[in-house]
Amino acid sequence: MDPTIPASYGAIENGALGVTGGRITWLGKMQELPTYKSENIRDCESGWLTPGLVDCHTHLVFGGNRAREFEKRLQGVSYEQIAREGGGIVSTVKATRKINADDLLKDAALRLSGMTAQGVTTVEIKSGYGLDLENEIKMLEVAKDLAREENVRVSTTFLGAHALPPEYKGRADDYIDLVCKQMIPEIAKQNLANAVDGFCENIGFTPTQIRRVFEAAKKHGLPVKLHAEQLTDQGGAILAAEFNALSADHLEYVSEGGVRAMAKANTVAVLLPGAFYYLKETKKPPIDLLREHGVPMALATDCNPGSSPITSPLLILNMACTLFGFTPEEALAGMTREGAKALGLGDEIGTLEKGKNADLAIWPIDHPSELSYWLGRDYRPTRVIGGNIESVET
Ligand code: DI6
Ligand code: FE
Repeated sequence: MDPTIPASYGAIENGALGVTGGRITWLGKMQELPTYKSENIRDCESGWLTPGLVDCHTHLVFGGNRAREFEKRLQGVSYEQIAREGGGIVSTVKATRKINADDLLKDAALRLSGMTAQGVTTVEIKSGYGLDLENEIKMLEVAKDLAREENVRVSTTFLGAHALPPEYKGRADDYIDLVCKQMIPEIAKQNLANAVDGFCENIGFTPTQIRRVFEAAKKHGLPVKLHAEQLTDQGGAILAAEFNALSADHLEYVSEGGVRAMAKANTVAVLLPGAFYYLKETKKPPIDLLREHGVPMALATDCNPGSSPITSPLLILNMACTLFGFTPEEALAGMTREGAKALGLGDEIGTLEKGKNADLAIWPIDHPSELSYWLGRDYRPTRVIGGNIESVET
């Protein structure tokens, strides 16, 4: 490390880390390392060891893609207009209902491999393209299967209140009934989701409808999170905070009142610069205000076929710096420590601390600012999950 740069990032220079039973049991200067059997020691070759990346907001599992819609948008048709004309999320719903679970898994695994190749050890995956019980369950099961196939931790989120399925056109309240009375109870019973999310927006659901979803989630012991204030200010952040949401996500149009409520409720702000970039949004989330109020700021890819077809967490770190004014240190914290909090896993993963899971990424870099700096660089960090070192192809 360049000695002229002060050690920040909470870094330990010439450090060592001990793992027992999948957890971090020792952390400190290499000279102070207790004696370990030499065959159990791994030399990280003067690279940097960080917590494994946590991508805390993705819609990774879906059928088809929306490249044609991308072409339309480039010709000037807006995201909202496409949604109102029956395209957008609903077109992915049609494709997701059609595809079988095996192919759904294959498609998603391909996208996930892009993320794990860049150091992701935990990924959140939302449902929300099935919009009926059978297909929402299909998506959540595929998401859970990915954890087994891809050596990654997966946290699943039920996003039944994502969009109105075509068969409920004009009957949004009836659909919300279905979400609250049938879907949430069944998904809770089968233990398929770690949290419940919704899309509170003029092209999504109203705060009144989302409130009902949150009440049903609460009744079944599931924490909530919310797509809030992405395109307009609906008061979603205030509603989320009222339910002690784990996170409110997007937040381009959040009010100061929303930020205050989030600070009070300890609700994490999940910022998604990929969607901001892709939709050519010009209104930025109020980063200074979030900082001022001490709201934790997480970052995620929001990987989805419409507004953020992105599988690169490192690109998101760069976008957070260039588009939102994050420091590279805040960006790395956003995709590790704060991302873990946004999933309610702050005690388990996200930092290098004694007692936490040994989920790590070992990077061939000279300084962690490089992670936000390069675009498209193929680092292939070695990942460690629960103390298991990934075998690296040579
Ligand atoms: N906001 C998003 O960014 C994604 N969902 C949402 O509510 C986009 C989903 C899509 O366009 O397919
Ligand atoms: Fe999203």
